[in-house]
Amino acid sequence: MNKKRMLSGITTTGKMTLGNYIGAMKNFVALQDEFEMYVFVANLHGITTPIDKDILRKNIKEMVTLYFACGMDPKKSTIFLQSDVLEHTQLGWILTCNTTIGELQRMTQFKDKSTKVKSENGTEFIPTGLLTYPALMAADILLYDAEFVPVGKDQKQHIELTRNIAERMNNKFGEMFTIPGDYTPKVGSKIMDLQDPTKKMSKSGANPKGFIALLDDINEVKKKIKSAVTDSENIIKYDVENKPGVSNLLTIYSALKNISIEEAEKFFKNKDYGILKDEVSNVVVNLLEKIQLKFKELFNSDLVDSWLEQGAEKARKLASKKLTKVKNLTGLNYKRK
Ligand code: AQP
Repeated sequence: MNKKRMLSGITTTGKMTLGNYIGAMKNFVALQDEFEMYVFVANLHGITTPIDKDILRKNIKEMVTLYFACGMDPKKSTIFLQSDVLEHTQLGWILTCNTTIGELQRMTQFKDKSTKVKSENGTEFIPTGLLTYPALMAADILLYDAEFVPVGKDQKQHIELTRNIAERMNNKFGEMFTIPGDYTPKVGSKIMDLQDPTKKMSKSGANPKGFIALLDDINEVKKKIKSAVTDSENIIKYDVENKPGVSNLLTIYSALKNISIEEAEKFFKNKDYGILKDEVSNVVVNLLEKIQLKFKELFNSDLVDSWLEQGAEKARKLASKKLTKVKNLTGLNYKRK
């Protein structure tokens, strides 16, 4: 039986967080048997906000190693570096030309991140890529005829835009793209900042106490969870509006324990916030210790580079076929109709 194809990536704007793990990586790993997975390290998306080149290099190396340390299997899945497959930027350009400025300006991530760049650097220097990257993201997905894209809630708007662009291109030039569906995990599609639980946990978050990076020092992780913002009620209940901090801890716990929020609530019934934080700390530390051990093993080996080369080669085969089809249908390839 043919497996359905799924595609996703994580951006190299910082260190992979527990949010990225629960919302994305954990699902990639779990879905490897069921789907034909194409997963890439999104280094081209990693330059949409200003970043120092040495930090970028470090982020990429850590990120690719983490993919494998978290359980991605090069025998089951195609794992590659985005910039190694040149077709992404070529199709990205073609799609940019078929996307309107209005559509891109409506993206919440653009609004949030451009405000952030302005306030952090005190300048009006907003890189154009911050506006246009959803078209590149559409290319990432459409190149591979991905039927599903596993994303956290924050990325849903971009998938919606991808579908609109794909439909527009199919109608205008002839059938060329598969329309992708999104795949949102039942629990943990949005992990919040530990210090400000009304905001998403982000790898580029300004306050390091607010996010847990998978490579954080274990004692630091314990401290971060201990100091996570809750409320003064001391009642453990899932109520995002009135108890965002406690709800976030419950979400992390249930996602990592693979249980429902209701089961987690039941487990914590009549217990206090101290116990909630201890239990969350235990599951997180347990996970991070395993990942960090594997990470150390892989970091200085040549295995990761060779797995990436193998992944890029496989990805290129599909991507180049699709790009040729698009060039033929859009008139870019003058020799073919
Ligand atoms: N807090 C989160 N909870 C659940 N899922 C999350 N994802 C990101 N943050 C959370 C999911 O991780 C995948 C990769 O995301 P990305 O790195 O490509 O972009 P992002 O959503 O912009 O992630 P960050 O960490 O917030 O990065 P920065 O700080 O650069 O903006 C996606 O599937 C995303 O939904």
